[in-house]
Amino acid sequence: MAAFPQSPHFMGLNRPIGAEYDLDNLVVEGEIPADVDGVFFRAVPDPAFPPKFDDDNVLSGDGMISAVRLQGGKASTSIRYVQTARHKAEVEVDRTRFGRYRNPFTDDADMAGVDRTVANTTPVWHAGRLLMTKEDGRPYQIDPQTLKTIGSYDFGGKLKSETVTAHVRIDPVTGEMFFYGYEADGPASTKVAYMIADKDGNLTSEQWFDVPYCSMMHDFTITENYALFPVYPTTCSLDRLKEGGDHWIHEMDLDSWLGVMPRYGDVSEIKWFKGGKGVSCYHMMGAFEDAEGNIHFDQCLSNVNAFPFIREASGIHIAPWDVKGALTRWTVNPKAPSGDVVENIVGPPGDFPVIPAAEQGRPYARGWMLTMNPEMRGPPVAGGPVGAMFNLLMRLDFTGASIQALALDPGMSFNEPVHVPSKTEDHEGWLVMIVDTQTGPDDFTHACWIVDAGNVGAGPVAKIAIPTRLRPQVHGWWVSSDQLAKAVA
Ligand code: V55
Ligand code: FE
Repeated sequence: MAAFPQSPHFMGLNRPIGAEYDLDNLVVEGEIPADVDGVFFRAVPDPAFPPKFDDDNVLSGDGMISAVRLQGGKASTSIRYVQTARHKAEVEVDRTRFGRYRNPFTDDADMAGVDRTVANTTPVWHAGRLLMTKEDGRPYQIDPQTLKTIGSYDFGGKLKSETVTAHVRIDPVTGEMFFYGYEADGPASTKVAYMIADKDGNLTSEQWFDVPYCSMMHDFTITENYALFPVYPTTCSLDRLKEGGDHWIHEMDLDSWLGVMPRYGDVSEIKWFKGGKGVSCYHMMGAFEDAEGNIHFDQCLSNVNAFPFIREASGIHIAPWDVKGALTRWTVNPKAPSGDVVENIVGPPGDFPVIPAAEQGRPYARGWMLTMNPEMRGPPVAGGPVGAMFNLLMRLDFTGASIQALALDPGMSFNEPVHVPSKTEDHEGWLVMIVDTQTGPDDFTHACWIVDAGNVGAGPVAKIAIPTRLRPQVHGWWVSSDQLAKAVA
């Protein structure tokens, strides 16, 4: 019987758990605010079987969909594997049949043509549907009540792209979902598909274009009038894949780019603005247009790819503590033919930026993100794909008011928060997130915290104990009880 490798991707907080369960009547400490009535869906990669190759990483883990239900003052939780074609094929023979991260040439020969996505990155809610996404494939539709997998989702047969991003953007006014898929016709391709689904979920537009080079396009943004496609120099090569190599290499001497097009326009209208060389980013806080028509694009930028396994594959010897970053604003004039982005630092290093859904694509006065506490004594909790978990939650204020922060004690870590809006005017809403606490060399406890988004420094107003081990979450999504009820109706 194969064992999980003794690597950081499979040890400690990253130890595979692989248990499906339903737990009711969770113990609540404090009070769940009336605004917080709904379900916190979470995407958790968790490999069901030891990998074929020992250098596998956490991003390959089978997608699990978790729900933390906070409804009617009560709390319950469930988690299930997404029944992907890959997971089903592996359960059938009780071992792994797929090879290295995003390299189909390393799979068992009899798995050729089987959908190899693990649907492990973001639970997306749009038009009453819950989709588990990963950028290397099409999403899987999930029943939001039972968490059972309905199947691979192709927008009623309309979708042509073979891939869909885990980072969609939903316009708060029109209800449309703007999204894309890179490597749209296969690994290492420069083809990107740009899609729009209307408020009822109908795919109304799919256009393909070429990017300057095949890049790991993890996230993108919209404004009221534009779609913005960032390209950072983490690249793929088909030859390397065929040799059984790594999907991604980071190239320090390649330019980054921001593709800008009218969001209802033709892809032939894309203009490419040049950013710095060798930079990398996973997530954008948002983007918006100002009164002069300039576009501001806010991203958690770093001077190299933040994932150690990608730096290692690239022969880049930069230690985790030497990776430099900041919330960085690129400003461009979309009327200009091309040119360089204008770069300004607007926030701290870190990741997992959040703004209210109602401010998507619009100017925002505040935003929240996770970072490392510079005053922390002792190392951060080891875990996740980067190898270190965040321990400081920040509320950034772009009106000039002072920053607020919530620091965890040593041995504790934050997973990405979701924002829950408030029904009270002028209340900034709530942040809901999982917090991990290390209790021994290989032991952890977990709780769901609810924090006042306008007063994060005050700490949690409620803590819901989750009485099982949890593997690090990637992204989450808040769906209110009202939205769920409408979807069922
Ligand atoms: C990310 C996560 C992924 C992935 C690529 O967080 C990038 C970034 C969980 O899977 O495949
Ligand atoms: Fe992401």
